[in-house]
Amino acid sequence: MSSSPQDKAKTPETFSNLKVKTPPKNSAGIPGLTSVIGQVSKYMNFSDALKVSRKMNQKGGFDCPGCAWPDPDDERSMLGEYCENGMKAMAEEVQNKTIGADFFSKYSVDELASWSDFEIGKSGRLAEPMYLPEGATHYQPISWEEAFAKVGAHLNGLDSPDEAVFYTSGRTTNEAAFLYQLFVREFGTANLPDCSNMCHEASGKALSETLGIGKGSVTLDDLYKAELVMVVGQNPGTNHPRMLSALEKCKKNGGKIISINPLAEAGLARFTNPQNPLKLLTGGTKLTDVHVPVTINGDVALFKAILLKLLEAEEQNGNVFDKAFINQFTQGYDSFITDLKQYSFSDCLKKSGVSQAIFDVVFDLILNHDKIIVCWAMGLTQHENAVDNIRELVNLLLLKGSIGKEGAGTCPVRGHSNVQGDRTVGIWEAAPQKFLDKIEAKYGFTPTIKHGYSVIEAIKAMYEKKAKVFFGLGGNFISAVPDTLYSAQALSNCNLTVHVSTKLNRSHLVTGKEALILPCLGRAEKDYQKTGVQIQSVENSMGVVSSTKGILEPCSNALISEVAVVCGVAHATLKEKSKINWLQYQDDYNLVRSDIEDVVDGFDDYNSKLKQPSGFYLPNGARIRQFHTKTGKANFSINKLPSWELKKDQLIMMTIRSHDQFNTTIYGLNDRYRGIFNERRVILMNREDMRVRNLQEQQVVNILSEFKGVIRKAEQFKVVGYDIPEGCCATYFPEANMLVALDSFAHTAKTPASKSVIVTVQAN
Ligand SMILES: Nc1nc2c(c(=O)[nH]1)N[C@H]1C(S)=C(S)[C@@H](COP(=O)(O)OP(=O)(O)OC[C@H]3O[C@@H](n4cnc5c(=O)[nH]c(N)nc54)[C@H](O)[C@@H]3O)O[C@H]1N2
Ligand SMILES: Nc1nc2c(c(=O)[nH]1)N[C@H]1C(S)=C(S)[C@@H](COP(=O)(O)OP(=O)(O)OC[C@H]3O[C@@H](n4cnc5c(=O)[nH]c(N)nc54)[C@H](O)[C@@H]3O)O[C@H]1N2
Ligand SMILES: [Mo]
Repeated sequence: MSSSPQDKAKTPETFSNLKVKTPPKNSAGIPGLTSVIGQVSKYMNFSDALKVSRKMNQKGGFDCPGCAWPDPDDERSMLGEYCENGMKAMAEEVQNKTIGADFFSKYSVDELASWSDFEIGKSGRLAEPMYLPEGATHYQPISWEEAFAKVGAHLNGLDSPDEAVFYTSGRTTNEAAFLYQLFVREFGTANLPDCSNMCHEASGKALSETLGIGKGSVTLDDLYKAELVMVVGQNPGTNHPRMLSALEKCKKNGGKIISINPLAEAGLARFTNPQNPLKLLTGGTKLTDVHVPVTINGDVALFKAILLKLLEAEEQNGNVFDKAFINQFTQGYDSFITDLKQYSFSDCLKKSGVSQAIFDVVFDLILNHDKIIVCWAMGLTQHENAVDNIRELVNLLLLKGSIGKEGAGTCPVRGHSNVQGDRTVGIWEAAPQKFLDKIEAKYGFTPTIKHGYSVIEAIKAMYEKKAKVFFGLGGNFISAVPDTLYSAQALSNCNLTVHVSTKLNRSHLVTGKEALILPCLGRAEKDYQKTGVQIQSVENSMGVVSSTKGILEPCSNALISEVAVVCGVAHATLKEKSKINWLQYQDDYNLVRSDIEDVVDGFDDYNSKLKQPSGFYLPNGARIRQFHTKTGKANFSINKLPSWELKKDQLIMMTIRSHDQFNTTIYGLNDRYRGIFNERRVILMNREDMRVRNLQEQQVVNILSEFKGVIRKAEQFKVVGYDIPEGCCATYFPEANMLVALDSFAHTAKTPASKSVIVTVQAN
């Protein structure tokens, strides 16, 4: 009997051999280099590794498929503008093994699903299109033509285009993403959920509303020049390691750094730049001036406490707020201050979990500096009150006039390397009317104005059988989404699930009645088309668009580019009904960019500007104090203090990334900076919380979450005593995603609240 979708969706509940050491006090340095060499030598050919390391993130080279941190505009490091985790991302993509018909005839879907995510990922690069017929146990090869025809037949067989869901992960280039959303809109739906829905959606919402642009306002140069950088809910040492070089520059220029995080992440404590051999010997730079161990989801409380004290100082001295800025550029100051005055400082400070002594240091730094940048990531965006978290930090920046001037502003640090670009070019289930009008004017069809499904809504629709075809352009949907068991049912209710992928992942194993795997080229590979090797483009976290061009030969002749997949599917689905000549685009990507130029603001002379070695900046109103909000001003906002409370046995849990993973891709089993080795099924707990529960180090427990009366259970985790605030605990994503309720999400943004899961821990 075959396993259930739920069994296949869960990560195996077995242990690998946990070792715990004291976390290091320094990041990168020699252990970082050793770790890269280990990965590269195990999984890549040496000559490929050398080529890749020379060209990654260089002008005219290719964009690292890791995170979205920007490259310097001017000089790039001689030793390669990459980091340990960027090289690990590369080693995953440029694996020296491939898998195709033989592999899939040997292993059934059930058997593959019993492997760990680490083993699945290390099986090799997908080398040819594969098809799983209804009722079959094994995938079998299929030609590209037949695969496209199958997708087309399923899509055309639906009662309504809204019965299909088109997911995107953030590695997709601008060219492929633009064509994809164009196809989806011409097909007739706006069901375009994307990884951003689970990531920075709350930032986009909060920033559009308050500052008129859903992106950050700063450039790398601003970071170098900031007097104070607050890094909130972010672990750059692991997830954006090149950011540490920027912070190091900021420190050299006299800047101060505050880290607001339940964990004292090693990456932020001290940094040894691997590109500076002298520093490797002398022990690196101290980065964080003060670490603030806020309780999980204590950020609104902490920001309110800061705002209250600033107000008090302003009322006493009158020189704390930037009144000229407030008067000229903002709206809503009076009602914001009236609301703020209702709160008590001591209540807010208590709820934040921060001591008075630490608060005082933080407050002094904020009081005495005006060039402030706030950087943040998932620690702020994955809560029910995520939008409030971000609006509150904007309130702080507005009071200080710390926006739209050198060395100051907002810095939401994006995840996937092109997640920001994908949204810019139209991957959006709720695209603005202006954009849809431009599509209509250019192509002559009327895109639906009805908003499509975001990730959470798409899962519900599939569960309720309102959506019947799932198409994923990249990503690993089942492992990335919340409520794993419910979501597994949702996917398996579909008639067809399709994934355009570079590597095997769990989403290929939790399928609809039929399934397709469409393997595509990776970033590092040459994209040969009729007009020669194509370049593509991406937008980084600071709104710079630059080119990316593969340098290695494709790992298999059967691979085609994402652009070609999208064109093939569109052509096979829309046929002569289409107003667009789909196949022309894959021959020459300049044509795609000309279309983007006509439809998306800010891309004038796209093809020629892309030739500039460092790319070009997209327009950004907030950066120049032009706030394109409804009021035409930067808006203060009123945010409630979140009112959650823990019952006696409960803890609040965050699901975070280890050092050896890229989202659902598991590079290895270590989390070196946290001193955890060879195991992912761990729960980090405060030692006092362990003591009162009578739990020992490495004891095996089950974790139960409770949301609106429904209990969810994840089995087999080992307890690790850790320096984390009392009442808080941490597990890794995706192992603990089954504990995150689908209905627990950020208000208005619908980002799953995967950093505020209320749990209890039971000895096994
Ligand atoms: N190597 C590598 N790089 C990556 C990724 C990867 O998986 N691996 N993923 C990419 C993607 S898509 C993204 S979105 C980013 C993610 O980058 P991060 O957001 O840095 O990733 P997380 O591990 O989710 O870490 C969240 C951090 O927030 C803290 N935190 C959790 N809850 C709270 C809270 O309530 N308040 C505060 N103040 N802090 C909190 C955690 O302790 C942790 O340090 O990284 C990108 N880059
Ligand atoms: N509990 C919990 N859940 C989370 C998070 C969390 O912090 N906690 N974080 C959320 C966040 S921030 C994000 S962004 C999502 C991530 O969600 P996704 O983006 O869906 O997941 P990834 O793991 O990044 O996707 C990896 C897969 O992408 C494919 N791939 C890699 N490169 C390419 C390429 O160039 N082209 C194509 N077509 N495919 C490629 C490979 O097959 C690989 O297996 O997860 C979210 N889920
Ligand atoms: Mo993300």
